[in-house]
Amino acid sequence: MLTSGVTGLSALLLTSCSREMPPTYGNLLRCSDNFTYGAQRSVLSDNALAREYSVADISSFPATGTVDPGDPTGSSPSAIYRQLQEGGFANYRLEVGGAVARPGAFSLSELKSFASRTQVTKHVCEEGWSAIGQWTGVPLSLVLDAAGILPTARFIKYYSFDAWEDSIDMIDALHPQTILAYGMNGRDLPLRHGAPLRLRVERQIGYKSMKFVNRIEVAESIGDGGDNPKHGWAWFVGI
Ligand SMILES: Nc1nc2c(c(=O)[nH]1)N[C@H]1C(S)=C(S)[C@@H](COP(=O)(O)O)O[C@H]1N2
Ligand SMILES: [Mo]
Repeated sequence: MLTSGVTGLSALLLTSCSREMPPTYGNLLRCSDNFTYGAQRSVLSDNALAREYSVADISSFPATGTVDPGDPTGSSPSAIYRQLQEGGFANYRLEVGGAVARPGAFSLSELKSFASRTQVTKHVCEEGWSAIGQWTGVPLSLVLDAAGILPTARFIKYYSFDAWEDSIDMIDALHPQTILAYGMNGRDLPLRHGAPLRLRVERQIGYKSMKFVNRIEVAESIGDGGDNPKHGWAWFVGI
């Protein structure tokens, strides 16, 4: 293990100059994020699974950040979201575009017709709390397969009704535990936890698991990296 770790680290040092890294925003401290990213990607297997728990381990689960994008008094109210929610999300569509052969949109019943995955995992928030929940959804890889990702694809950008933007690399995007969840603890995903669809990125910190997802874009670059880096949070936070 020590040898493979050392080999991994030297591979990292050799490749970190040539490989595309998360954006640094001219912030020197951000270089350590790149080191974390490179180290995790070099040393850990791409498909290593985050720990899964049993149903008996499910804990109470606080809802944080946006809890209702349709709330007109909220920070970024979405009238469209409110309408969709009032209609029981029958008209909800997940848009999938960018570097794909077949751009399109998926209804919830279409998403539910894919093979599903259920996993009990620990959510770790950057604010210092964690909670265990059970998530059911469609692996992101199946949706990407259906849309036909082009060979130029390097990142998946994703967007929400409360106007969040974030992105992950293809290793996380194709990871078996990266799912678009429509169920939580055996029921439909509750409003405050991201109804009707949220992403679960189990090997990263909580804020990468975006709630209220409405669009996915397959991209060749991550541009400015989305909202979290703009607000001082790292783009990659492996746990
Ligand atoms: N769209 C959106 N996604 C989001 C957030 C948010 O405010 N809006 N908060 C993030 C943070 S910081 C955490 S810890 C989790 C919280 O998920 P929960 O409300 O289901 O506990 O969602 C993440 N995803
Ligand atoms: Mo969080």
